[in-house]
Amino acid sequence: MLLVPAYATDRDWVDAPLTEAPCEWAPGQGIHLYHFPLSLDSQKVRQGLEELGLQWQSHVILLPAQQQFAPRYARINSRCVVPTLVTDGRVTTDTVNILSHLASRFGAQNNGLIIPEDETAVVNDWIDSASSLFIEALTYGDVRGIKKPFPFGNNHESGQYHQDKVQLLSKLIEEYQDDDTLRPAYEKKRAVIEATRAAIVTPSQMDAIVETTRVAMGQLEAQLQQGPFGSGGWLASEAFSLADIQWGVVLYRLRWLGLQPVLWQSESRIAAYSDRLFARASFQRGVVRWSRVGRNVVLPMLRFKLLKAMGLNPDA
Ligand SMILES: N[C@@H](CCC(=O)N[C@@H](CS)C(=O)NCC(=O)O)C(=O)O
Repeated sequence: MLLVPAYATDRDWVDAPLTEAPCEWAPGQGIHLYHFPLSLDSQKVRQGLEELGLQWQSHVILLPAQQQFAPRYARINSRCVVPTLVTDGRVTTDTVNILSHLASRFGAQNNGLIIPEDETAVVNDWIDSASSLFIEALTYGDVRGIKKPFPFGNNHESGQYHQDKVQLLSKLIEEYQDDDTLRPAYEKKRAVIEATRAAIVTPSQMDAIVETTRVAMGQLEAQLQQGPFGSGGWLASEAFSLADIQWGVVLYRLRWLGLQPVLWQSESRIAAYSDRLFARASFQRGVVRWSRVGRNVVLPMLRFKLLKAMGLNPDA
């Protein structure tokens, strides 16, 4: 039974995060981010890059077109997820790891995301609590009493998106059975997707996930009342930290999914905190601007389909 994302557990079914790992498949110069405009973890890393004022080159991986499984990308990030950071040809994976890497490498020189040493532990606790929420299940699964917005409103279809991925991965496992990098990557990925799908389609698991999230929201509300936020600071420090990036993006997603009424009060510290987070310039640039679906998702998907129809390989 999976009640937290597979990537937040210690199980050996996901590859460990990479930090600045040399990779012959990755672009050589500068900062590159492989991401999807609407992906939660991509939103977090883009906000981190903006917060640090870094110039970066965008490589969109279209999740609706399953480009995360394309061999070319899977050789860079064997987890077959976004985001992936590449700095001068070196690969860093796992959102929590990418953000802490960016903060430690560029924070001091760019004067951002720096917190006093004695606040590290509490900031890390709040990073962990946000990153272990099972937002994928809340996004795709049925939540009792909630009608989700398009394209998530279709309860009888819950599980289908993940089932399609399982099928594609089974084909890829077959196709790359002699490739010692891709075959294990695809096998691990299929196991993760199968477990995620099982959680999404099982009402008792969804109930437990909603309940765990509600408890986390109660703890968040209490911290916002008792901690630095009450006196003009942020969640875990007087300074804006990686914990605020994690929670801002989570709150934005939960609100967009229409889950606020089951998770927190509309008149609350969480609501005031959300307003302040969403107004921040780095949030507007890294999250809100990328959320325009027409320009950032529909058009690239049309281009993808057109290239495919013309017999060209859109993943190349
Ligand atoms: N937190 C993990 C997981 C990231 C993750 O689950 N990314 C999602 C988008 S937010 C993804 O790529 N999903 C596509 C898939 O799993 O097929 C990491 O950063 O490596």
